[in-house]
Amino acid sequence: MKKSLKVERSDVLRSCGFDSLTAGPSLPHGRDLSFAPADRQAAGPHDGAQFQTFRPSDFQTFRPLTMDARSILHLDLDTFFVSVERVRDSRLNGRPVIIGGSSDRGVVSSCSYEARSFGVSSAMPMKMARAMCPEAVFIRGDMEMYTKYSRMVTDIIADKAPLYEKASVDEHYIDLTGMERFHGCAGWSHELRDTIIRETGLPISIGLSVNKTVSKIAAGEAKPNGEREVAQQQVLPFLDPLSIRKIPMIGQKTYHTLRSMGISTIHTLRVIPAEMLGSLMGQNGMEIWKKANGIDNTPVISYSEQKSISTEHTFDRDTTDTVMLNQMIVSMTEKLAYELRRQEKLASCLTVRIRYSDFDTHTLQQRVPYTAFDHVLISEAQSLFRRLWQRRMLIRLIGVKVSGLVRGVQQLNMFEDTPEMVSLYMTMDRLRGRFGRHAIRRAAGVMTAAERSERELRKASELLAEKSRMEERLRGWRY
Ligand code: TTP
Ligand code: MG
Ligand code: MG
Repeated sequence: MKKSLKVERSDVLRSCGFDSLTAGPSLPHGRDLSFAPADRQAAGPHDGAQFQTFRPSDFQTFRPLTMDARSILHLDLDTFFVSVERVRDSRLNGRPVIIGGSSDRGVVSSCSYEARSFGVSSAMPMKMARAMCPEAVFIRGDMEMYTKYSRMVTDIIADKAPLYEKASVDEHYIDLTGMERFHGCAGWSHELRDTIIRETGLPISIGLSVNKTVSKIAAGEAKPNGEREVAQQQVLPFLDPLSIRKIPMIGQKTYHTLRSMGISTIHTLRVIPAEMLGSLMGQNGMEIWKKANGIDNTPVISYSEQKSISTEHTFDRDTTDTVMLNQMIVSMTEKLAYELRRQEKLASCLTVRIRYSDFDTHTLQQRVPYTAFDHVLISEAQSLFRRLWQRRMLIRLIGVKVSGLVRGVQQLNMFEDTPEMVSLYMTMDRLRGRFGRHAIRRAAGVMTAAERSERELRKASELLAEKSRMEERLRGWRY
């Protein structure tokens, strides 16, 4: 069962060994905790609070940074979609640019730093962005083009890096561990960044540190168009003064929970005992605590090993029933698209497989713009199936697979002209989340009773026609 998050701040502090607060119990939102100097010591130069003191016993809750000396590079393109638009039209340089759905009900997908200075941010309703920055250039996105540039960057990295992971459309991690002995990691990273900028024209920022979390935060701090290296001994001083919002796994909800407890800097978060955060927020709390302490042992997962999601179906009886096969493709692809959205992933490759009754198996695959939308994937799957099923022979099995997965959510629906479609998807997913995956399906993915009996009738009349043709032939043979 989920633990309740309702915990008094005083409980947290008591468990940390702090016995008095300079701020009263009604600490306003937006302020960090500050502790009375029981024994004024240990207030580091990076503390967000005025008197950040703690007792020696509190150090028992500290864990050292992991001693594995890894070198992890994080690369994140700056204002990615906007930058692609700028490469294609230099008149956009220096101007506020906002990318997103063209209807008012759409949301901002990417915005330039010039637009950000007006308060515009990602995921903000377009209507609000228009009101805040009416002079901005508004552009409806082109996912196909962004996918092309995203692949261009990946190809450059793949060509040069020993081990890399593609984490999102505009983010990569590279494990450079061991390279230091031969070349400087920082020098190599700088050259790679230079190459990407030169060959694609896109600005990109990089962070180099001991693990994925710290290097990602470092890349964020290096923006725009910068580089930041954080050596092992610099990790805590680097993290301490930053807002807890900078920790990648802290979303809106967790941020507000922690803020309501008076925690705003990473330092304050990390001095809370791990067990305390664990009991407050479960496994998530432990993970957050580790990240606040600069601990992250997750490996860089080679892009080729990044998982795919697939499904297949073996028919009870081998079939050539086009309608049924098509319906099966639709419902299988729909299932995968739902799974992608559920896991907050986007796919960039689709594969269809068929096995004939003689076990001869054929596959065909197609790159697609990053997507998790049924309608995009279904039409690709149907077209792959049509190209694949040339022999019109009895089929024993069909399968569909999505691969080339990256983390990502939402950006797709920002380009839809029809917000109705977006809300349809959301409603369908909500229903499935509540009542199970089969709660709702598109009409093409299932057969109605009428369609089923119509199909049976058609089959029966085909059989009858075949029977009378046979009789005709037999009659001819007799005479
Ligand atoms: P980000 O790297 O989060 O943002 P960004 O590249 O626009 O800006 P920054 O300089 O801060 O890195 O996301 C990469 C792209 O993914 C972004 O250009 C647009 C898309 N995206 C969405 O479509 N929706 C979203 O909510 C977010 C956060 C990003
Ligand atoms: Mg980016
Ligand atoms: Mg990014």
